[in-house]
Amino acid sequence: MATEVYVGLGSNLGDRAGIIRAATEQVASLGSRAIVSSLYATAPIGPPQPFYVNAVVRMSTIWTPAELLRLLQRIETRFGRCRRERWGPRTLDCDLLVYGRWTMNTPALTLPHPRLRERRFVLEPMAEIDAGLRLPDGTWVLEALAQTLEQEVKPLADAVGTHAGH
Ligand code: A4P
Ligand code: MG
Repeated sequence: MATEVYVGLGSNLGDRAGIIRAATEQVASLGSRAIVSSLYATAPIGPPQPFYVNAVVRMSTIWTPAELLRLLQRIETRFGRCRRERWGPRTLDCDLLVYGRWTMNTPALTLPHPRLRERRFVLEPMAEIDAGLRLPDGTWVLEALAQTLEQEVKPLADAVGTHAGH
Protein backbone atom coordinates (compact mmCIF):
# COMPACT_ATOMS: atom_id res chain seq x y z
CA MET A 1 0.00 0.00 0.00
CA ALA A 2 1.42 3.39 -0.98
CA THR A 3 1.34 6.21 1.56
CA GLU A 4 1.21 9.95 0.84
CA VAL A 5 4.31 11.70 2.18
CA TYR A 6 5.74 15.21 2.27
CA VAL A 7 9.50 15.79 2.11
CA GLY A 8 11.12 19.18 2.80
CA LEU A 9 14.37 20.22 1.15
CA GLY A 10 16.66 23.10 2.06
CA SER A 11 20.03 24.40 0.91
CA ASN A 12 22.06 27.43 1.90
CA LEU A 13 25.50 26.74 0.47
CA GLY A 14 26.69 26.77 -3.14
CA ASP A 15 24.25 26.81 -6.08
CA ARG A 16 21.20 26.51 -3.83
CA ALA A 17 18.55 26.65 -6.55
CA GLY A 18 20.40 24.19 -8.80
CA ILE A 19 20.89 21.81 -5.87
CA ILE A 20 17.23 21.99 -4.85
CA ARG A 21 16.00 21.48 -8.45
CA ALA A 22 18.21 18.40 -8.91
CA ALA A 23 17.49 17.03 -5.44
CA THR A 24 13.69 17.39 -5.74
CA GLU A 25 13.89 15.23 -8.88
CA GLN A 26 15.80 12.56 -7.00
CA VAL A 27 13.35 12.68 -4.10
CA ALA A 28 10.40 12.48 -6.53
CA SER A 29 11.92 9.31 -8.01
CA LEU A 30 11.42 7.56 -4.64
CA GLY A 31 7.66 7.53 -5.19
CA SER A 32 4.88 8.00 -7.69
CA ARG A 33 2.47 10.86 -8.51
CA ALA A 34 5.03 13.36 -7.20
CA ILE A 35 4.25 17.08 -7.02
CA VAL A 36 7.11 19.54 -6.52
CA SER A 37 6.38 22.96 -5.01
CA SER A 38 7.86 26.22 -6.22
CA LEU A 39 11.28 27.17 -4.91
CA TYR A 40 11.31 29.76 -2.10
CA ALA A 41 14.05 32.09 -0.86
CA THR A 42 13.81 32.04 2.93
CA ALA A 43 15.46 33.86 5.82
CA PRO A 44 17.50 31.48 8.01
CA ILE A 45 15.96 30.19 11.24
CA GLY A 46 18.65 29.52 13.85
CA PRO A 47 22.19 30.91 13.99
CA PRO A 48 23.14 33.70 11.54
CA GLN A 49 23.92 32.09 8.18
CA PRO A 50 23.26 32.65 4.45
CA PHE A 51 19.66 32.62 3.13
CA TYR A 52 18.09 29.29 2.18
CA VAL A 53 16.31 27.95 -0.85
CA ASN A 54 13.50 25.61 0.27
CA ALA A 55 10.98 23.41 -1.52
CA VAL A 56 8.64 20.52 -0.71
CA VAL A 57 7.83 17.31 -2.60
CA ARG A 58 4.59 15.39 -2.09
CA MET A 59 4.41 11.83 -3.39
CA SER A 60 3.01 8.37 -2.80
CA THR A 61 5.60 5.85 -1.70
CA ILE A 62 5.81 2.20 -0.75
CA TRP A 63 8.98 2.69 1.32
CA THR A 64 8.59 2.45 5.09
CA PRO A 65 9.42 5.61 7.11
CA ALA A 66 12.82 4.21 8.17
CA GLU A 67 13.67 3.14 4.61
CA LEU A 68 12.60 6.47 3.20
CA LEU A 69 14.69 8.40 5.76
CA ARG A 70 17.74 6.31 4.84
CA LEU A 71 17.15 6.99 1.13
CA LEU A 72 16.78 10.73 1.82
CA GLN A 73 20.03 10.73 3.79
CA ARG A 74 21.72 9.02 0.85
CA ILE A 75 20.55 11.89 -1.39
CA GLU A 76 21.90 14.42 1.15
CA THR A 77 25.28 12.69 1.03
CA ARG A 78 25.27 12.66 -2.76
CA PHE A 79 25.00 16.45 -2.71
CA GLY A 80 28.02 16.79 -0.47
CA ARG A 81 26.28 17.19 2.88
CA CYS A 82 28.59 16.79 5.82
CA ARG A 83 27.14 17.20 9.30
CA ARG A 84 28.90 19.79 11.39
CA GLU A 85 27.01 22.28 13.49
CA ARG A 86 23.34 21.54 14.24
CA TRP A 87 21.12 23.96 12.33
CA GLY A 88 24.28 25.25 10.61
CA PRO A 89 24.76 25.91 6.89
CA ARG A 90 24.34 22.91 4.60
CA THR A 91 24.40 22.07 0.89
CA LEU A 92 21.31 19.90 1.30
CA ASP A 93 18.95 18.99 4.14
CA CYS A 94 16.09 16.55 3.45
CA ASP A 95 13.48 16.18 6.18
CA LEU A 96 10.58 13.76 6.27
CA LEU A 97 7.78 16.16 7.21
CA VAL A 98 4.67 13.99 7.11
CA TYR A 99 4.18 10.25 6.47
CA GLY A 100 0.46 9.63 5.98
CA ARG A 101 -1.32 9.74 9.33
CA TRP A 102 1.70 8.27 11.16
CA THR A 103 2.89 9.72 14.42
CA MET A 104 6.05 8.42 16.06
CA ASN A 105 8.77 9.74 18.31
CA THR A 106 12.13 7.95 18.34
CA PRO A 107 15.63 9.50 18.32
CA ALA A 108 16.08 8.42 14.70
CA LEU A 109 12.70 9.62 13.45
CA THR A 110 9.93 11.87 14.71
CA LEU A 111 6.72 12.14 12.67
CA PRO A 112 5.38 14.59 11.79
CA HIS A 113 8.64 16.57 11.84
CA PRO A 114 8.75 18.21 15.31
CA ARG A 115 9.42 21.78 14.14
CA LEU A 116 7.07 21.71 11.15
CA ARG A 117 4.30 23.84 12.70
CA GLU A 118 6.61 26.76 13.50
CA ARG A 119 8.31 27.06 10.13
CA ARG A 120 6.90 29.08 7.31
CA PHE A 121 9.63 27.74 4.98
CA VAL A 122 7.91 24.32 5.00
CA LEU A 123 4.29 25.36 5.66
CA GLU A 124 4.17 27.74 2.67
CA PRO A 125 5.25 25.14 0.06
CA MET A 126 3.03 22.48 1.70
CA ALA A 127 0.04 24.82 1.47
CA GLU A 128 0.92 25.59 -2.14
CA ILE A 129 0.67 21.86 -2.96
CA ASP A 130 -2.52 21.28 -0.91
CA ALA A 131 -4.27 24.23 0.71
CA GLY A 132 -6.72 21.79 2.36
CA LEU A 133 -4.02 19.76 4.08
CA ARG A 134 -4.45 18.74 7.74
CA LEU A 135 -1.72 17.29 9.94
CA PRO A 136 -2.34 14.00 11.78
CA ASP A 137 -3.23 15.94 14.98
CA GLY A 138 -5.96 17.80 13.09
CA THR A 139 -4.07 21.09 12.66
CA TRP A 140 -4.79 22.80 9.34
CA VAL A 141 -1.58 23.71 7.56
CA LEU A 142 -3.15 27.06 6.57
CA GLU A 143 -3.89 27.79 10.24
CA ALA A 144 -0.29 27.04 11.27
CA LEU A 145 0.96 29.11 8.35
CA ALA A 146 -1.06 32.13 9.51
CA GLN A 147 0.96 32.09 12.78
CA THR A 148 4.33 32.30 10.98
CA LEU A 149 3.80 35.15 8.53
CA GLU A 150 6.47 37.33 10.21
CA GLN A 151 9.11 34.90 8.84
CA GLU A 152 10.55 36.02 5.52
CA VAL A 153 9.63 33.57 2.75
CA LYS A 154 9.19 34.55 -0.89
CA PRO A 155 9.02 32.77 -4.22
CA LEU A 156 12.56 32.52 -5.57
CA ALA A 157 11.59 34.27 -8.81
CA ASP A 158 10.57 37.39 -6.81
CA ALA A 159 13.78 37.28 -4.79
CA VAL A 160 16.15 37.48 -7.74
CA GLY A 161 17.99 40.78 -7.70
CA THR A 162 16.74 41.71 -4.25
CA HIS A 163 18.60 41.74 -0.98
CA ALA A 164 18.16 37.97 -0.47
CA GLY A 165 21.52 37.23 -2.08
CA HIS A 166 24.94 36.55 -0.56
N1 A4P B 1 15.30 12.92 12.51
C1 A4P B 1 14.28 12.75 13.39
N2 A4P B 1 13.10 12.99 12.80
C2 A4P B 1 13.36 13.31 11.49
C3 A4P B 1 12.52 13.65 10.40
N3 A4P B 1 11.18 13.71 10.50
N4 A4P B 1 13.12 13.92 9.21
C4 A4P B 1 16.70 12.72 12.86
C5 A4P B 1 14.48 13.88 9.10
N5 A4P B 1 15.33 13.55 10.11
C6 A4P B 1 14.76 13.27 11.32
O1 A4P B 1 19.13 15.59 11.43
C7 A4P B 1 19.44 15.07 12.70
C8 A4P B 1 18.70 13.76 12.94
O2 A4P B 1 17.32 13.99 13.00
C9 A4P B 1 18.87 12.73 11.83
O3 A4P B 1 19.94 11.87 12.07
C10 A4P B 1 17.54 11.96 11.84
O4 A4P B 1 17.70 10.64 12.29
P1 A4P B 1 20.24 16.21 10.53
O5 A4P B 1 19.60 16.47 9.21
O6 A4P B 1 21.44 15.38 10.61
O7 A4P B 1 20.63 17.54 11.31
P2 A4P B 1 20.07 18.99 11.12
O8 A4P B 1 19.31 19.13 9.85
O9 A4P B 1 21.17 19.96 11.40
O10 A4P B 1 19.13 19.06 12.32
P3 A4P B 1 17.63 19.13 12.18
O11 A4P B 1 17.10 18.94 13.59
O12 A4P B 1 17.11 18.25 11.10
O13 A4P B 1 17.51 20.62 11.76
P4 A4P B 1 16.24 21.15 11.10
O14 A4P B 1 15.19 21.24 12.14
O15 A4P B 1 15.95 20.42 9.86
O16 A4P B 1 16.71 22.62 10.80
N6 A4P B 1 16.11 27.99 7.96
C11 A4P B 1 15.55 28.08 6.73
N7 A4P B 1 15.10 29.28 6.29
N8 A4P B 1 15.40 26.97 5.93
C12 A4P B 1 15.83 25.72 6.34
O17 A4P B 1 15.70 24.74 5.58
N9 A4P B 1 16.83 24.40 8.11
C13 A4P B 1 17.35 24.27 9.33
C14 A4P B 1 17.66 22.91 9.82
C15 A4P B 1 17.56 25.44 10.21
N10 A4P B 1 17.10 26.70 9.64
C16 A4P B 1 16.54 26.77 8.42
C17 A4P B 1 16.43 25.59 7.63
MG1 MG C 1 17.55 17.68 8.85
